[in-house]
Amino acid sequence: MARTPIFSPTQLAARAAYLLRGNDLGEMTTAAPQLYPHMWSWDAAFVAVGLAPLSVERAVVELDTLFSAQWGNGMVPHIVFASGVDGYFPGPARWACGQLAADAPIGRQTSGITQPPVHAIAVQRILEHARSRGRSTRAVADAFLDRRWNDLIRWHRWLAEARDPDGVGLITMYHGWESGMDNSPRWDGAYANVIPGRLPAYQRADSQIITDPSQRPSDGEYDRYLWLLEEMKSVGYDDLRLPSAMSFAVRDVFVSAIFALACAVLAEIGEDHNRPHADIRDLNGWAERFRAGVARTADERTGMARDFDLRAQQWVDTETIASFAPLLCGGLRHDQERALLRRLEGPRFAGHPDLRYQLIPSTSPVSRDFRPREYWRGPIWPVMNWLFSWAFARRGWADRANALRQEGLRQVCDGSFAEYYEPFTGEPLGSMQQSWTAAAVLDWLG
Ligand code: 9WN
Repeated sequence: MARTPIFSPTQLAARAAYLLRGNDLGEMTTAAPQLYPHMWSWDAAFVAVGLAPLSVERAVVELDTLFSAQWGNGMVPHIVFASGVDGYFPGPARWACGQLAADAPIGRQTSGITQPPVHAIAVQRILEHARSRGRSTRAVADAFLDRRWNDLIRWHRWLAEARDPDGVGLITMYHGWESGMDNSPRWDGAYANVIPGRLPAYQRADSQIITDPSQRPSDGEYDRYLWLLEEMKSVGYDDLRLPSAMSFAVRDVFVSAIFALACAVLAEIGEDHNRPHADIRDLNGWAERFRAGVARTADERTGMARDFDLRAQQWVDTETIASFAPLLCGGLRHDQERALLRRLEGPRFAGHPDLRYQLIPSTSPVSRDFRPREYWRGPIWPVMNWLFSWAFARRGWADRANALRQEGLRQVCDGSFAEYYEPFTGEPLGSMQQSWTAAAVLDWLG
């Protein structure tokens, strides 16, 4: 579907801001108006990045809401449910965390799993924007850091300890949703070993909203997603019992790279704001451990990183955006890193000759797993390209960061702010008015 640029950068920024305002419930921004009418953890962080140039105060509220739902063990849950809002399945009743999980927060309804820890990036963006504002705004950002520093540390400590108990430098995920890349081919092997037992009846809500089945996971996949919830519920979402209860357990290299990066970012924030030495030492230690853990998964020659399936005890060999995890956090040998960059920009990924925009697709178009319309199996996700462009800028690769930014903006210039896009035609897919897409645009245009 050919689309012509319609909006200028100024108009696009105004529309993105308007979208976030429209998705704002007051103290949380829904991930998308219809499909995702609640707060998602990593969406909230990206949303805060987009809110920061508009209002540091409002960006702070977003993260405060998320952290007010942090679990007693330190986990930041993947969904914080808006009270009184229906329309998403599985909702709070299905998760039943309030009844079953000793660590669930009081006064907030949440899911019982987690999502990638990108929050430190948002905190850093908020502090950066606050620096160029007046004294009262700076005070709001500083007070936020005072208020939430320990919570951020508890969050990172939980990931480092509960999700990497053996200290290998890789984070274990017990549900594909925890990776944020729900139906990526990365998880096909692991899900093949999830055999749903007697599943309480359910009705999908997503398929009522996105009625084209080629854009969403299948019913068979949903059965497995829901079965994993039953397994978690059977052990009360207890960190110590999950390893033996779960039929899905993978070491996720992409989340691990994000964690390494987030620890480094949080350590920098800590240094700049006189936080306790012991915290900064822990953060730097985790950054180092996970950077090394990610690098160890990489193919010797290509530098491509791999997940590890703990149940099958095997490496996962798929060609997805997650293979580029080491580019986010560093740690590869120089020649490996060069090879990985060449692959990213070459015909197997962003340089594929048929792509409409030179962006990183979720799955390589030359992979046999590739499906151009299906969610994490091929489409281009703007927010992931934002993450890479941000990390590339941080690593000193300004040209690469800029190239992703320019192509990313070209892709969304029709103002659809879609969740994901068909790589060859540029057709917007999934949810429209997706908050994190608008947030990425606002940061790119800022
Ligand atoms: C399940 C909200 C979330 C994103 C995920 C994306 C999708 C949920 C769903 O939407 O997942 O968590 O119902 O499909 O995969 O990354 O955070 O935008």
